[in-house]
Amino acid sequence: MDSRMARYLITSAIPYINGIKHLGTLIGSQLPADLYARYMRARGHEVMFICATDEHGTPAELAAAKAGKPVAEFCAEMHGVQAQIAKGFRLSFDHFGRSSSPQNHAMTQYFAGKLADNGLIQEVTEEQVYSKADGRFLPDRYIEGTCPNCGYDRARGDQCENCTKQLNPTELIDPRSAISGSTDLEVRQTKHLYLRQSALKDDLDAWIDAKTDWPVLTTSIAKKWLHDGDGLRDRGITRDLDWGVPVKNGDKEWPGMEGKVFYVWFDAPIEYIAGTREWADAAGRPDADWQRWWRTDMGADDVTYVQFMGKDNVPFHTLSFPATIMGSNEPWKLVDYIKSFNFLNYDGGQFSTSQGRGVFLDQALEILPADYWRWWLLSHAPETSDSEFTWEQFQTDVNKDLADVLGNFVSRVTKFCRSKFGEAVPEGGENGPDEIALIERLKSGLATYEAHMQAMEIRKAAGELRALWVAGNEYLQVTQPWAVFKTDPDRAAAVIRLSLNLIRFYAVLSAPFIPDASASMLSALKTEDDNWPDDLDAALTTLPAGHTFEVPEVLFAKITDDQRAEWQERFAGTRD
Ligand code: B3M
Ligand code: ZN
Repeated sequence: MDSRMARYLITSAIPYINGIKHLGTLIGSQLPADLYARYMRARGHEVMFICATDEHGTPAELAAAKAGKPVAEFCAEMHGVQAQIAKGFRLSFDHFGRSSSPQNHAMTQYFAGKLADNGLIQEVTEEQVYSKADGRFLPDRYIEGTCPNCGYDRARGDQCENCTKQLNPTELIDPRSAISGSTDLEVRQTKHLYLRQSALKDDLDAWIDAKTDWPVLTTSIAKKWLHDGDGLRDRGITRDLDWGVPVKNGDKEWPGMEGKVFYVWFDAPIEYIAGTREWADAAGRPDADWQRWWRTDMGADDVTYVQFMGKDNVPFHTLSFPATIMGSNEPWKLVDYIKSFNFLNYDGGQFSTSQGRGVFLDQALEILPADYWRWWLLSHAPETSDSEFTWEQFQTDVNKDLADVLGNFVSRVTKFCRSKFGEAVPEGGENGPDEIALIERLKSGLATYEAHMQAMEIRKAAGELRALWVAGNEYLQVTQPWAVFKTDPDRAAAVIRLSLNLIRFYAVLSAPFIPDASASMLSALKTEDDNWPDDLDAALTTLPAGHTFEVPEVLFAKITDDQRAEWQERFAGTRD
């Protein structure tokens, strides 16, 4: 294993501000990013783990209007709610920023200015619906009317919710403003900035071709967008909205663009950089401290940058954001590896934020501790295909893996020791063939686990970790300390001494998956030594004879059939 300390910049796709997310969003980016960040820290590397709320765009405006609040106030409040939930799930961000921060305003305007300097911005005049009563241009989804296809009278300008037909606002019959209901609408000309992505097509193509180690899910989506249809069209990066980053060229006004803002997908990925700057500013650190993660002329060339996201976000991270970075012609860090995910479905359908279908993150934490969710979601991460959450599967897996296997090992070993030897690591006896065999097994399992974690093969890593827990239980089955104790207490002592050390070994290895249980295990063992077992033999003798401990509370209570039935029913419908 390379023990040299390296630097890892890790970002998770930044969740929209418009509502509380569900389990599918959590496993699609934030949770696997957290797993990787925790693992890399545990291995002694320097990590910068950034996430934020994505606060601009029409969905934010609509959600604020629905809540009857000014959008800035709504966003500030929802950011607080999301930050609290992130804490509840133990997401270990170094900073959880806001795309509406002054830092992101400045960075976004800065990049737009650079792109303009390099001839990559084009001004385009378009026609758009203007509402005189509202005194503003209306985005497509702010226009309502009757669907020409099915006659539904609340169809939106982008799509009819009833028959799903994609629409143009001008196709609607009797169009009206969704904000005021006014029918006093007209088509007006408006000017927008386009990013000339097509000029960067060859550079992007070559860059992606060189990423031979990327998951197929990531590269296939990128390639499809590059080569099929109109994927890499030049793209409008401004909008006629009030809420967003005002269009400026660096810190200068942009003539003709007054009152307009950048498109949410232009500023959102820039928040990865701005969020790191927020981190530095919040701690009163100098600019060099965030720049060493992002500027290759400031030391970031030895940083490994890994992004986590759902597959729907891949085009923006493989094409649009790299186009912004490359087009700036400045030494900013490009992503080194993109780990993308398929979707998690819910009980035979899809999770849906807009329809309130599934288990939402606040509800999940109300009914069970974070570790239950973390373990199940990570061990079923939708890596190679979509996966499905069902209550039966969840109950079965959690009860088996966490309660019967890991929890049971910890409880048997500590309780047996307390009753026969007292609450201290027993002395006497020595390792024999069973111990040698177990340690061999642990050695190879540890190497496999490390390889999977390094490669972000999350399900495989979870599987190997579970197998290591199982190996401990099998060792107890074979050695039978409770029976052996009657005739050979020294032999039983040797088994229990190793087993108590094995609990510490499990706590350290499992921490990226189940940090709270890991902390309880270490605290029951009265040790703060959470060092990675680089030297396994030494790691398994960390707790010497005489070291005291206490029997922990039940680590994982089983989910009962009654609970399962109750939750199944409670979460069957939708929430509004
Ligand atoms: N907010 C979409 C999403 O949450 C979007 C991601 C932005 S990443 C820069 O799925
Ligand atoms: Zn329709």
